[in-house]
Amino acid sequence: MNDEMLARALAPIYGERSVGRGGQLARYSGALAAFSTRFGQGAVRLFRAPGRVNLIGEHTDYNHGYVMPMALDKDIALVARPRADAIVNLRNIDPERFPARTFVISAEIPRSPLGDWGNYVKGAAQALRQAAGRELCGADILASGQAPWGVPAAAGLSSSSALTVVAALTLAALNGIDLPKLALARLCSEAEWYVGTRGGIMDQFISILAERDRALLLDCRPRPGDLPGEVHYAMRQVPLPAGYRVLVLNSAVRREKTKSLYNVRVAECRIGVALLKRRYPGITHLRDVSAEALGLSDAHVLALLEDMLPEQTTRDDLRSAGLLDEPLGAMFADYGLSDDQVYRVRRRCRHVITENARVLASELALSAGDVLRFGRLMNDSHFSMSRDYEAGCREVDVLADLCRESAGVLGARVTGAGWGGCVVALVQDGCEVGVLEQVTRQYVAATGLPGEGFVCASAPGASEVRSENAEG
Ligand code: NG1
Repeated sequence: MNDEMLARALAPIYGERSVGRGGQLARYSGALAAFSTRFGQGAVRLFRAPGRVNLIGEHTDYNHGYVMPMALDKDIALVARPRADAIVNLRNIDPERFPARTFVISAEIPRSPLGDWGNYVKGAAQALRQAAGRELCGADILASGQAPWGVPAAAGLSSSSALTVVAALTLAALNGIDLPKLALARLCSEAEWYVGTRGGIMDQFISILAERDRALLLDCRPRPGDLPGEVHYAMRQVPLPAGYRVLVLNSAVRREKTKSLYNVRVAECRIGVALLKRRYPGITHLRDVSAEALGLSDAHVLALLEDMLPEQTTRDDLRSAGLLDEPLGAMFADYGLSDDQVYRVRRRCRHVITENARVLASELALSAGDVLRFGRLMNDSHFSMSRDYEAGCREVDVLADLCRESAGVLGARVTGAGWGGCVVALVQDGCEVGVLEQVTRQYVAATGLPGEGFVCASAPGASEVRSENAEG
């Protein structure tokens, strides 16, 4: 592809203005040149998958609840060429931060140490190999995810899922495997368990199913389709409110060392379900605990939690209560939970249950054009994440407070898993640059950490970058 063809392929994805000098064209040309230097000249293919910002609905996905993310125009792009053998040679445009990795695709690929970037590609390759049930060809790959175009790592913007998704998409395409979007999204969600977290489906789904200028209201409960083994998810593309902008501000508190806390939260939710089942046997996930589903008032649902769930419990308590057999049996070992871990079940469940209600209320507010209400729901979601889910941190609270105190901001909340990472804020159009400048300056003064952020531009879901894109 020459520059002109490349520019025409990139414009429908990133918009005309992002493609010009110093923009995406420079980024992709640089990646193509770097690929040729490392692997030699010849035909290649290009793929990309976006990161995301979640507008509302945190830690609800693995509870079969609701989420409302949107894809960012920040993504991970791969230049790839198939190989005759099963080897994957993985290189990065930034080899200092992301050193070269090489592995062979098989149904059981040995894992690199926790946190290694190669694991996301390995997880994708292994899942695809298992799903295909046959040998797959490997690839020479160069990844490009550097600033300002890439997804910032360990910031709660799903750089890991973007890498998993783009790797799966690339290897599927190079092997002639044509997976429908939903099947690819499910495969990628499970592929990411390879790295050791028992994550939900939100990040991979939005990275694949996103539409430009839309958030996705996704119901994370799988439902059987008409054909055997077929699974559906209810979802709706939600237009972003006209006259408002979405800002992302990075606290610069990285959360890569907190992976195990995530699994503790998943476990706490499952313990809550096991206890609530004693009164309501039909409950399989916290999603089933809502005023509507149980025919109770909101106040009665909260009273039910007080009544049925302990403020905290331990594995020994659960053993004494006879709960260590199914369904919780294998969980403690599977999730790598320590024997003396304390589980704060009641408040975790309260967060998930109230957060699900907030996502549904957000959709109603946005369709009614009630952005003030949506802003308040964002704030409530933040407080619930801090107080009940204890997934906050001081710096993120400072950043969200600074946003809320700025003129033109309707609401602000931590986005992603928490324990650091980014704040997402809804801002009146025209105020975004001022808010960004003021809040980052104040944040640096208050914490001594770097202050950075950006105004979000939305992007379509993962795709191959092809010259046919230009013809539509
Ligand atoms: P991030 O912030 O990308 O680590 C994680 C999970 C999501 C979801 C959110 C919390 C993965 C890959 N992602 O996102 O599924 O549970 O936390 O809402 O596990």
